[in-house]
Amino acid sequence: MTLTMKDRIMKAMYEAQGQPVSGQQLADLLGVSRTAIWKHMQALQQEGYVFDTVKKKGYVLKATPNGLHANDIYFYLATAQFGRTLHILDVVDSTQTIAKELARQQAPNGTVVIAEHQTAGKGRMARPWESLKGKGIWMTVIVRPDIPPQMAPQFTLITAVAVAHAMQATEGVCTKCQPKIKWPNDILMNGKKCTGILTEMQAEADQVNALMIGIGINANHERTDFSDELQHIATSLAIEEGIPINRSALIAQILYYLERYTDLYVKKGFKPIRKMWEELSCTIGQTVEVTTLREVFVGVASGITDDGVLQVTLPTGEVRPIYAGDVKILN
Ligand code: BT5
Repeated sequence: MTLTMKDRIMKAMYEAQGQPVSGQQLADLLGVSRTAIWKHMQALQQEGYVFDTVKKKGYVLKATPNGLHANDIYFYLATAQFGRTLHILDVVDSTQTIAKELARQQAPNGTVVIAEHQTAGKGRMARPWESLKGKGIWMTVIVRPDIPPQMAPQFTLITAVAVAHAMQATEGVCTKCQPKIKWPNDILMNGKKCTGILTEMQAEADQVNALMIGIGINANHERTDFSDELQHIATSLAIEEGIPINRSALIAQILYYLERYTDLYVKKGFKPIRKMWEELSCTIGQTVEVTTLREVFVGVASGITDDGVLQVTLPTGEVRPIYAGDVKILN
């Protein structure tokens, strides 16, 4: 990614970690005049960045605007590859569509597409995903693991664990409520959906070329931001916390855990992920109504296998493996 002059100034400001940076230091670093720096600082302030000016010492970064900026994410990012190629866009139909095109053009492992607004955000089976402007994290990560296509669905479960752990690790996100995973792709807070995951793939017969892992998180929505249809089933992290959350910090944490658990999975298989998934699950042990493409039935969700397949025990004692479908918790 090519950094603009403003990006380079902000990088220096972040790296200073609260210490003043003088106009002269910035001018020397960027090879421009102090007047040019001053003009860029004015422009940054108009965009919503807030600086304190410490006499004879320079500028100190105090606040950043609400919109997502690559540098804000880089500031928190502790990954080797994930998020190192980052596309932050304003309006898209769906980040999945953009990511698919980038994957076809050989985008590297860990490339991320983030949008402030999706006009046609999608869930599984072409269901719509409400993606309000500026309020959520609407992103797709391109992952290129060395696995056969039949292992791809497990990435939905891996991602759910990564997102839940990222929420717990981000300051100011899980102080009042803990994330719970509902099989296969929902993260709930207080029983309501705050996150959905959609895994799509490009593959040969025996090898995955790219996974497009779509993650939709309701971050800073207020209750009235949701449509009537979602009012009673959806929530946001800000609603649960009572204050807005730092989307950049959470994105960086998600990328960190997703990279880590992808490596773990490729090296050790699903078993260690399964254990973490079960600890976060609100599905296991519950009576559930299962809807698959072929049928609807009720049973007890008794566990997931070492391959991530949900097992549902019917009243007859028969155990049904569920590879794909929807689950409604009944009790
Ligand atoms: C999902 O599908 O939950 C996967 C959602 C993935 C969204 C991300 S955003 C970034 C990337 N780009 C995309 O275009 N998509 C991915 P599913 O399990 O099928 O759930 C869809 C259902 O969730 C809908 O039918 C609604 O009932 C509900 N829903 C829609 N928008 C929601 C929202 N913002 N919050 C909570 N629930 C929602």
